[in-house]
Amino acid sequence: MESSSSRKVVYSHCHYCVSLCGTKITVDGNKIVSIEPDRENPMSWRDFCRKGKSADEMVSHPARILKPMKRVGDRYEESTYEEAYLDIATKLNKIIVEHGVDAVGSYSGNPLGFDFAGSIFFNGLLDAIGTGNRFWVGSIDQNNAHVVQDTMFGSELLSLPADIDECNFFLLLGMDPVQSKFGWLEVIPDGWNRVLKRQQQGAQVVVVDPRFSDTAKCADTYLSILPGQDWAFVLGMLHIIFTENLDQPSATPLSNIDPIREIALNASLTDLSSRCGIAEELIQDVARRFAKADRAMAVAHTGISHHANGTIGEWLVTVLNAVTNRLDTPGGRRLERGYMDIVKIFSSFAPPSTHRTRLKNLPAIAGYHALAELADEITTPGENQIKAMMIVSGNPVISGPDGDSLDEALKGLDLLVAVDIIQRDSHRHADWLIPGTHFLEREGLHCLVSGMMDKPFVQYANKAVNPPPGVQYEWEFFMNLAIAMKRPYLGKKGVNSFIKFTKLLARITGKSHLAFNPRWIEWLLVTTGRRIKYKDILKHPHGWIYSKKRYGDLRTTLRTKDNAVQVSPPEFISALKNLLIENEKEDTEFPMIMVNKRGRESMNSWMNDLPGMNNTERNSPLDIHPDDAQALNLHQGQIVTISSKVSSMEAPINIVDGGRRGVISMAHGWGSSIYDPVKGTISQGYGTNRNRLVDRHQLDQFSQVPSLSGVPVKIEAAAHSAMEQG
Ligand SMILES: Nc1nc2c(c(=O)[nH]1)N[C@H]1C(S)=C(S)[C@@H](COP(=O)(O)OP(=O)(O)OC[C@H]3O[C@@H](n4cnc5c(=O)[nH]c(N)nc54)[C@H](O)[C@@H]3O)O[C@H]1N2
Ligand SMILES: Nc1nc2c(c(=O)[nH]1)N[C@H]1C(S)=C(S)[C@@H](COP(=O)(O)OP(=O)(O)OC[C@H]3O[C@@H](n4cnc5c(=O)[nH]c(N)nc54)[C@H](O)[C@@H]3O)O[C@H]1N2
Ligand code: SF4
Ligand SMILES: [Mo]
Repeated sequence: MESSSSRKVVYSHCHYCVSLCGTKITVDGNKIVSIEPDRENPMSWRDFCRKGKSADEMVSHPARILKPMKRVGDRYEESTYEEAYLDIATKLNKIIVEHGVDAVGSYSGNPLGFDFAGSIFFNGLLDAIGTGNRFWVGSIDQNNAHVVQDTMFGSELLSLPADIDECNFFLLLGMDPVQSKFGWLEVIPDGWNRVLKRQQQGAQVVVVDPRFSDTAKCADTYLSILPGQDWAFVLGMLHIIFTENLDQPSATPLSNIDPIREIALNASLTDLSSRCGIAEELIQDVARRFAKADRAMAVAHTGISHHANGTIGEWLVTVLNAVTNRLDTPGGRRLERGYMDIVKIFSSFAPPSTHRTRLKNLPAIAGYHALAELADEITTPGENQIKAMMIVSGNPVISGPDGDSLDEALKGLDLLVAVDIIQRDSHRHADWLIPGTHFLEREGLHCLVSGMMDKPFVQYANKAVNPPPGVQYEWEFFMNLAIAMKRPYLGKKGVNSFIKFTKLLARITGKSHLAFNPRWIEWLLVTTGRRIKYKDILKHPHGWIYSKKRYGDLRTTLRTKDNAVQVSPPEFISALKNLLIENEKEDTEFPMIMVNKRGRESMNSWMNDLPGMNNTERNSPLDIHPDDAQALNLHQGQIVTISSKVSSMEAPINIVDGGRRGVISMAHGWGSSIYDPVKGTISQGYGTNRNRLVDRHQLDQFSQVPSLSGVPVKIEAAAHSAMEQG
């Protein structure tokens, strides 16, 4: 930290997406003057974007929740934390006594994943309550990857970052890094530019996407696939690879290759080609180029996960990497051990949840249930019905499927507590609004991402400004609430007394760090990892690449019984066999498919409204192929009605070349309102929420993720429209 007069410079990183860009923040008093990329950050400043640059607009957002707000009738009144703890604890305890611990449910959204302290302490509260009804954003995001990692590698947390800088052949499926950056369950700052750099040096880039995305436009080969059919394309590649003996011995032990080899060999390339809509010659060509490349990787992101066969797709992509020796080899998908053994630590401290949902009897994935089930778990009467909810940094009514049903369900709860910076649609029925903090107001070390880095990199995030006066950190709120409920924090007896003792000690000595806080956990995790020292991390304000990349650690990190990658898990094999005998019926009522799309200037359901973003159109149009527009007699900008089995809505069309006929796309996250709890006003969100059209009952059977990117719809010119006049 440098300082001159009341100005100071703080080095940290942006927490909006997993690029975690290094930032140089100039602060005057408690005001942010500027946020710039930190050019001294050895890893991550180059991805820096307008979202990170405008982050202070969220800090000073005019509708920000600055105090605990208590609902009184249909308005909110400012309250105190004391009253909030007392009231929420009393109500939750009463619900638990009357209906049991599972009557208290929770949903945690994407930004909580970027707040290590918040997420660890929130789980501590849920463990104190003892509820199994925990829902989270993974079930509308990356659950398929967790399922595949668990089944093939023996741990839900064993992700393999893309080793971009060594790669000569990129097969990228269902991702648009030009808009969204490269990361997912991997932290690869500036990943896309690094792919382009490799391309300039001769690497091949193959992009598979039903949309002619901005990423697809840069590809050496672009394959316009039918939505949801990547499994058939990859199986086609495996067919060629096994038929032509292009598979290679693997550096990481593989077990049970034969079942998938047999299926791939016996599959008909003609059949697979018609299923995925990619010509046989193209499948053949890409399979040969991929297998023969000295260094290659296949990577699949949300365009694969947001489909009914997303887990089978992710599994086959991993099989493709496995049988061509791309697991933990240079230029493939590398295991980064990080500075702590996250798999070991979390398998001993947080054993997998055995809880199942009441109505569908479904298991938890990575400890959490699927958002798609939440509305019914709240509204269906019976024992263990959810009566109270805590929604933490999430907006599932907009970002999840069929938000209208969830909104209706949330309305009927006995208690809804929302912890957020802004009151949005998912919080409009909240009884309590608890202020969230912004990442610029927090500090800490995000230990959970240590094994997701594409290099052995670590950076302690420094705090730029203080939270608004009196606002407590999320972690403090969760811990204090458990204590107010008189339930054992972390689910362990004696912890509450210990916490109280440390708080007393801090008060008596005047040394605040003596009160139990997240730094203790970070220190413990780093120290027991025995690879680097916590104090050395603090010595590197710009971040620290603490060692060289290694290959070959996956072998010893696998948690499977035979210490080998399970190539043909029986449940996946049998699902694949079923897929191969199923024939897609043409949907005559809803003949088009709506797929995903993201814009650079927004973040899921938030930031669309910020002045620092470039969303001048204040809407997300519906992209449509010129031939489809012509067949439907639609002109550019015309307002159409889009209908699915679940709902319908209006949007203007945008005619775009490339991609597939019959595939339309629209960005999610629009149509999200901002509520001002103090004034009691709503500023209407921009655009329309396309996720209202998503059927919450159609899920990937393994990951429980809904088909956010595969919505059957029909389109017609809107009879009349208020939008068109505006
Ligand atoms: N159709 C379609 N739907 C999608 C997707 C898609 O590709 N297509 N993508 C899905 C994906 S990948 C994701 S991750 C989900 C996101 O789903 P969610 O995480 O449920 O929703 P977000 O829209 O990200 O809302 C995040 C909320 O967190 C609040 N917030 C931000 N920072 C903080 C903070 O530091 N503290 C607190 N307390 N609150 C904070 C914001 O104000 C906002 O209300 O959406 C999914 N939905
Ligand atoms: N600006 C911005 N950046 C973000 C976010 C944001 O909201 N805004 N969100 C962040 C989050 S939470 C996440 S998880 C990541 C997600 O990052 P990505 O996974 O890269 O997400 P998208 O940019 O939506 O790209 C998904 C692509 O999949 C394609 N697709 C759809 N269906 C199919 C299919 O069946 N097969 C194939 N092969 N492709 C398909 C879509 O056309 C789209 O181009 O982005 C992160 N970065
Ligand atoms: S939002 Fe932008 S600045 Fe922030 S981490 Fe992501 S890419 Fe970097
Ligand atoms: Mo996400």
